[in-house]
Amino acid sequence: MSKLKIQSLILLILASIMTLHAEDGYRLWLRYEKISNEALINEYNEALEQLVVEGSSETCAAIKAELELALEGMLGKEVHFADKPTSGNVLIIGTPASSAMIRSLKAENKLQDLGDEGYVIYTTPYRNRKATIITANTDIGLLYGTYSFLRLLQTGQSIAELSVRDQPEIKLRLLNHWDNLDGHVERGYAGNSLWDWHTLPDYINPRYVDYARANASIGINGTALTNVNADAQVLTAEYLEKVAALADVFRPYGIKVYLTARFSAPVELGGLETADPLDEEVIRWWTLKVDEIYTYIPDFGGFLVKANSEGQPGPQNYGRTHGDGANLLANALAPHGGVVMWRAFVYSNEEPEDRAKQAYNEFIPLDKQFKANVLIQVKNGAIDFQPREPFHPLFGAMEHTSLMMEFQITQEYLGQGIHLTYLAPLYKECLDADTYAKGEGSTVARVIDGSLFDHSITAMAGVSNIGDDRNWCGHPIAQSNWYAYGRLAWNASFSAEEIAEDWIRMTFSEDPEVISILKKIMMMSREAGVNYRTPLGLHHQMAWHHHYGPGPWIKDKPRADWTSAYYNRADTVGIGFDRTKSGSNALSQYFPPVAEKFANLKTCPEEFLLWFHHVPWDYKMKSGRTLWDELCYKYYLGTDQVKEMQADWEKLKGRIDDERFRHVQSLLKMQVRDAIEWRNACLLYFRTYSGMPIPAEYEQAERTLEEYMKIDRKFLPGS
Ligand code: BDP
Repeated sequence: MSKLKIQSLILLILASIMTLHAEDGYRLWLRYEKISNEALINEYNEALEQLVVEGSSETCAAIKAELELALEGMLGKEVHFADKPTSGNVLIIGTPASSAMIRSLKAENKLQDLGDEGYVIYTTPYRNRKATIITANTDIGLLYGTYSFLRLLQTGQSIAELSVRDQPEIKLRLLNHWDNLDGHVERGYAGNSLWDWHTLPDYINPRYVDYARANASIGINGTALTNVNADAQVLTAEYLEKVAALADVFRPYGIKVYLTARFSAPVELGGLETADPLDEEVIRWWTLKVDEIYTYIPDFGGFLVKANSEGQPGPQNYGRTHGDGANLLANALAPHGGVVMWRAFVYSNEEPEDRAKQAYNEFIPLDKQFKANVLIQVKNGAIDFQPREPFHPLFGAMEHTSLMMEFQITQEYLGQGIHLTYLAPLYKECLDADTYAKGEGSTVARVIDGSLFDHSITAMAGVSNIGDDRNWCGHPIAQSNWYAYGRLAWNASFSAEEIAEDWIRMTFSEDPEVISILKKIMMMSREAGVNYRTPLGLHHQMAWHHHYGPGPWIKDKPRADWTSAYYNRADTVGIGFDRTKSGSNALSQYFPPVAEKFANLKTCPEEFLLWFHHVPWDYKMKSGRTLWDELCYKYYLGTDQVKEMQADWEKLKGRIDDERFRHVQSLLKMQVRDAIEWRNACLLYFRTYSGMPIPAEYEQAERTLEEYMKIDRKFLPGS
């Protein structure tokens, strides 16, 4: 698409957004509402008497358009750009290359070591007046600086004396869309796919630009468009043309496109007899295919691959290793600067081994085999995006390989589109966990930002929760998880709380009451979700297939490792998965200080107790209660917490817009109902083993276990 076309598209979209009034969540955290604090408006107006954006790139056009939208919205006045400052205080945005003013200020001295994406914002005297400078080594750095500057205004901070220097800690910050070519989103709870493959490349839905804006505003710089359970079709010329059209829209916003590569594509598309990664014809096919992709998308990011996992084809079908498979694609991509993100989410039903151990067992022997442009994409925990998992033992264990993080933003196991769950505390728990790989302080965050083992290609991926619902993410609060993911991928040291506060200010209100109430709700939501689903280290207790409601009784299915009984191991003695030496010994995969702590019943954090131990029902917990009573306590605590969230939400009535108020109000009602179902179903089922009563002080279940077991939800989204 031509530069002019993209620029006019951006302007058209921004103009149409401005005319939207209903608070339907479409504008995400880029609402740019009129600021009500007069003193702040005066301060901002004074500093921004003139605006100069230097540079003629599409990115600079996007910067101008965003500033116009934002400042007109927040300050309530028309915005004009000047070529040069004439009188008054000025905001100058430019790189040393594009701006003589920036050069005259010697701003480049501030830009050393800031790379391609870092930026500086500072206030300086300028010809008898004051200038606010946003500068960077590249236009993309300017874009990030602009969004960061706007965030100051959106969150009501002073801009009088600025001195900000910032750059991302992780290089590749991606969303992974599990979107199928037919528009269905696997584990998607916000409608269909955003990508309208049918009308691409001819029709460019304005939402593509808004998607790019939202991502750029939080520093996301890559998007894998298609499901990891991949369809080779996306690699055909017909689809590459469509992908290229999306890449054109995203490019000004610093976002690269990635695709999922189906390992058997040489057979399915190329008509070859094999997809053996060591076969000459196969190597040739991928080399040509990758060359072809780059003719469509010159800055194509690379491939994301799920291989030999849950039925997907892979190198092991030909007796080869994950190393052979990843390197095949890496070799084809290397001349173009592309990377392979090869997933470590592998486990086999045929393997008698504890599922939690399999990825480690398969990948550790390959540590020295991967090419430099291969990243191994590891889920935060060793099972599968559960409400709480200990960190994956691969983190810290592969010194010679670039390991990247895969978080799930879509709430597959956390209430999907219905339950309010703020995920930043989950992300933080994993990032802050200490692997002890090189002694104390070897956190997961330091493994993936490359600092622990000195890796230069670093990455994080978040499985997207975005669909074509008007509000993007289904649940109005679910947008906060997209937001928090982006902020943490940029810098893992932000706290969950500060990210929540920024998000609330930008998305809902500057009213201190709203901030404090909503922040409290968000901050307690994940723990509540753990408590009413799988407290004390229980995991994978959800219903078959859709993963929404409870199903601790699921057993005797074709795959044992997809059943709940495999994980809870409830019997008349106790409950929990023994992963100590007397059991699967998954603990041996952790470094000794971690393994020892988890192995000892006394030092194992109770939140992971049943993850690592099979514990007798009458075991005395730290609270003095028996394990059974503690389990009951936690389940009831979880439902009480959701009721508390619900009561707190009521306090927001009249303080936020009615539309979102009522939407979340209805969803919380469903959440309370579901939480009670989770609690009752699980406790009634586990009671059949513990033989102990649910303490009489608690409200008793209205339905019988049999009734809960009969609940059979059909046609749930995403499954
Ligand atoms: C599981 C999902 C499944 C995904 C798989 C994966 O249920 O839909 O395909 O993860 O990550 O959690 O590959």
